[in-house]
Amino acid sequence: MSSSPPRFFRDSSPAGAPGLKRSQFTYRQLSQLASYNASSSPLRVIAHIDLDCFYAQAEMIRLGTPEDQPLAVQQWQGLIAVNYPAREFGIGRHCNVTEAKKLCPKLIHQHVATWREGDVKWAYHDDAAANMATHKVSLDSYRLESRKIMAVIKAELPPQLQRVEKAGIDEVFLDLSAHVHTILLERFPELAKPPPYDDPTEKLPRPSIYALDWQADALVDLDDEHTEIDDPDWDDVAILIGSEIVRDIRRAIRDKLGYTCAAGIANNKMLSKLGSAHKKPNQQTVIRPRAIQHFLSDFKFTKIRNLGGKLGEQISQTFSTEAVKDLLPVSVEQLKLKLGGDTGIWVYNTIRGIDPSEVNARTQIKSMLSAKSFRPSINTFEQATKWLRIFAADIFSRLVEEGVLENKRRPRTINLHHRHGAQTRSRQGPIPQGRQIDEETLFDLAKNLLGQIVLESRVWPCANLSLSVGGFEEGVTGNMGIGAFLLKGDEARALKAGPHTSMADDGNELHPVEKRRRMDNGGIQRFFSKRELSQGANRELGFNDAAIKCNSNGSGGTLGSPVNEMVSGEVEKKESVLSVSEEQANRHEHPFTAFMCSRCNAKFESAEEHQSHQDWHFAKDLHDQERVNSAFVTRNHQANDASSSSRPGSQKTGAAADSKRRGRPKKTERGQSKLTFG
Ligand code: DCP
Ligand code: MG
Repeated sequence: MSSSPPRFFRDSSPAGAPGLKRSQFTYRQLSQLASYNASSSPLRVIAHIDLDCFYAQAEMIRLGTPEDQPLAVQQWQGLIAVNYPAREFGIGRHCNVTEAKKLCPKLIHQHVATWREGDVKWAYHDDAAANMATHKVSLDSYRLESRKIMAVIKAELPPQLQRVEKAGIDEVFLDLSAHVHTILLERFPELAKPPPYDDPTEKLPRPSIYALDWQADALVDLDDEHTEIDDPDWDDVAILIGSEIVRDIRRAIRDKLGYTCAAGIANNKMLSKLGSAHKKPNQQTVIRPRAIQHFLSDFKFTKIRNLGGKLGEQISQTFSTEAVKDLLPVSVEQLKLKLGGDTGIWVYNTIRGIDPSEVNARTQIKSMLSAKSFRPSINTFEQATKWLRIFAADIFSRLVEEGVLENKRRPRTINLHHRHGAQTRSRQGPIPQGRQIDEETLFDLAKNLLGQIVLESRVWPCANLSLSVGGFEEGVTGNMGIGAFLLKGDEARALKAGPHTSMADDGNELHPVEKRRRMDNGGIQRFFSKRELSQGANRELGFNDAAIKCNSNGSGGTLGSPVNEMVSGEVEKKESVLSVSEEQANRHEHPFTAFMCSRCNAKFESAEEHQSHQDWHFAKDLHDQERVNSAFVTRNHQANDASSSSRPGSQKTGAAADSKRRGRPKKTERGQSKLTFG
């Protein structure tokens, strides 16, 4: 851990001397800093760090590329990361390789590593782009780099005072409050004294300083109501200390690993994230509380986390504006009226920079998916098995990252989806507890599930296979009976709907994205709400004595053809969707990155939201398909050859759930070092 020298310019008057102005903050608010009391500590300090052009930097470091060499990371014919020298040529993620080479002939375009069909290890293959059919993207090298960066960040922070949330493969939130509190008391001993009259609601003395040295931080301008001649208060001092800590972390990452990154420092997550994206690359932006309103009022609210999608669209249509400043005069009552109570209040607070959400050190991964769409389709069990081996290895390496070897968290269920023409079948089963999960176990389970699907009916050619694990729980303690592994109806349905949709089966909160989705559209579980699985029927489909849920969706000629054609038509896109989501399985958001659903044109701020949305489509397809099946069977009293309704233990379908998705004068403050206040 590094210790930076104090960068304050001290007042000659003793702090807290009688007659001096008091701080606007109380002793209680100061002490709350130490306890990460998020919602009630106006002094808290949150940072967001985001690596610059992460995959591109990873490749530059691996290849020893000079820093000014334009480089992009290629996935098939597209680009998924572009370094800053290449961006100067107008190259972005929107370009394909051919377009990018036209813009910059000397561009290095390095293809991501891939698993080749049948290989047991991923590698960098020169011919990967031309062999999409037999290769699958591996992001292991970036995950490894991400872990090293996390380790450096954690090593820079005192172990007892750190709270680090990995928010994606190249981004973290840090709650620096407790660390800042400790440093505040060290540097300003007057703060360690008990409050007058032992009353914690007493105001603190004013800081014994008259100027703060912000070094090279990008400081967000102030508005008309706040000026630099307002004396600094403890929130300014706290955020400055946070900024020093972040600068040290960024320097350590650069020195030890070679990476540059950008950071935002503010008093909440939303603002810190907007801050890190404010000035890139290799800079840090400080949004002091007194600058929040000015900072936000220049934004389009659609750039704010969670306002990039349908909600943002709804607001801009309702109020005929996309600008935060136009929305500020709207009363909370009006917002509630137009957007609904909770949403109205949330929007009212958000555009004012209020975000009480906590930095959550716990990882929130709910499930992991490894998938491949086949063009051309595959035709044999052996071929499929080769891919299952790759999926098992891919998922296992991510489980290791989740701490499965240390028995920190482990999944309880494994799920295999198989697509043959318009039919989608899936099987799921428990992952045996009581012993270490390894690659081989996952592979065997996957093979077993495939075996069951194959036995059922015609399955070749296969256009898509996907393996996922879910139902994560904390390290298992004690012996659990087999009954504990029987899936309950909701869990099964949520799992069936794919990644990021599993229920809070271990009492954990749902992922925020998932919550939102549930709020917006009732979510997957409402979607399936009328389809109850019969436990008895489930047990009929025994798999190693534990329950297996059967989800066979047969299709006849008319059966949901439009839906299924859409799904088929999606194959290529979907694979790219999966590729994006694979590396970003736990990514929270990309405020400035638009993800669009190719099926309904809905826009999302993050790969994860996008993936959740795809999951929703997938679940809806299944549902629609089964609904049609059900109607067909009911009317004709005739079992379709692949109809789930016709087999024992298959799901009973119910009525369709509502499926609407809505899915001043300017001051330059950088480098400001001496402000002559007072
Ligand atoms: N990524 C991806 N597809 C996307 C967005 C991102 O594969 N649509 C991957 C590649 C990126 C990494 O995730 O390198 C991190 O995403 P960021 O949005 O942070 O983008 P970069 O780090 O590349 O650039 P920036 O400097 O803007 O953060
Ligand atoms: Mg980045």
